[in-house]
Amino acid sequence: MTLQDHRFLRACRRQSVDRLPVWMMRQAGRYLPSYRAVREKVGFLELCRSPELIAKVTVAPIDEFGFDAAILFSDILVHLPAMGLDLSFEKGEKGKGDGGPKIANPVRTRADVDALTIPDPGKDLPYVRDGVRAIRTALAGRVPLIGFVGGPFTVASYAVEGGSQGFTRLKTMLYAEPRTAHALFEKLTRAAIVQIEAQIAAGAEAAQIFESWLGELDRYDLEEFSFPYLARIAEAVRKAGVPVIFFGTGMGGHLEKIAGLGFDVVSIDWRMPIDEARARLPDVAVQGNLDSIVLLGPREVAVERTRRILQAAGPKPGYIFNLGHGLTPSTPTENVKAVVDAVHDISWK
Ligand code: 1CP
Repeated sequence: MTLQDHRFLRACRRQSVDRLPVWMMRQAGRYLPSYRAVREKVGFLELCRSPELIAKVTVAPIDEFGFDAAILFSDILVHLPAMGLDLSFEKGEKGKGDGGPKIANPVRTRADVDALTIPDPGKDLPYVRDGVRAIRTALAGRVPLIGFVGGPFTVASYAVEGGSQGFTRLKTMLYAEPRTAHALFEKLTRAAIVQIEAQIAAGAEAAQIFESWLGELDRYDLEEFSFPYLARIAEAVRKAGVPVIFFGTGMGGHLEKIAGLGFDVVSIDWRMPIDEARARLPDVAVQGNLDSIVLLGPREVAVERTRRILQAAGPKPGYIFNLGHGLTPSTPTENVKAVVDAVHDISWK
């Protein structure tokens, strides 16, 4: 059996599987003691720039929980310094975990957009390529590796607001300076394409596009400011020969539109029953949709909710179990293990 026959890649292509594949967004992160131990010694960006440490933290949750896919350890903002932005990550608050991004010179004007440069992954981000290679060596063909980039709207929200500070400035730019906004999305799209192509060339077997905050926009703004750019990214990934996965939240009103952009897999958050999502998306695979916060409750409830989703998702090929959004730092590892085991216990064969 080659890696191309692995259940995760088969599910992306809507082929039958021996058992349902499961992985979790943010599966390498602060909820894991082994990750926290690494982060006690190195800063977040330092970690993202070390191929050895990238491989170590990417593979740890595969070893520990038996997930069916690994996801490159990096961030959707790692390339921003190469574009000219002064990026740092605040130290995570005690008990609250994740340290958020900060950009000291946010993009506010047309001149700021014009000054942004498109990164050259080989020159500016060699550690990502070397990280992908190191992960593949460490995985030794056990599970496929997902590469990723941020979608233009989500990356722009950090670049324009200067951090996790809502969307008001960026959305105001769409209405007040639409040409500036388009110029920004154009550059972020080109930056996303060269990065994901480099990750695939280095060995990533699938690609996920994180448009986490796209649910902020109405349909008209999606059609004008997002969909054409996302379609270009999806096409570039498909040309590179690997499945392309869309991730967003709050997108329930636009699922068919997203599927029509050329994605192989569409992620569903927790706000809609999975059977409804699958019925609306007959021609793509679907990924999701357990609420991450369920994992903070009693283990029996987490397992029960998992069973309910598996039941609702049904036996039709083309489903990947995941969370509706990412694992949160205070998630008990026993609950993660219990949910992965519950998914694996159910075979639709
Ligand atoms: O295990 C994995 O999933 C791989 C690693 C990964 C990924 C896919 C990290 C590590 N970041 C990301 C993508 C990412 N980064 C997204 C899209 C996914 C999502 O919606 O959750 C976003 C929005 C970011 C931006 C970002 N970077 C945030 C979110 C801030 C906010 O506005 O809510 C944070 C906290 C970071 C830093 C970061 N990235 C990754 C980790 C483990 C951390 C925590 C930093 C630390 O260790 O101190």
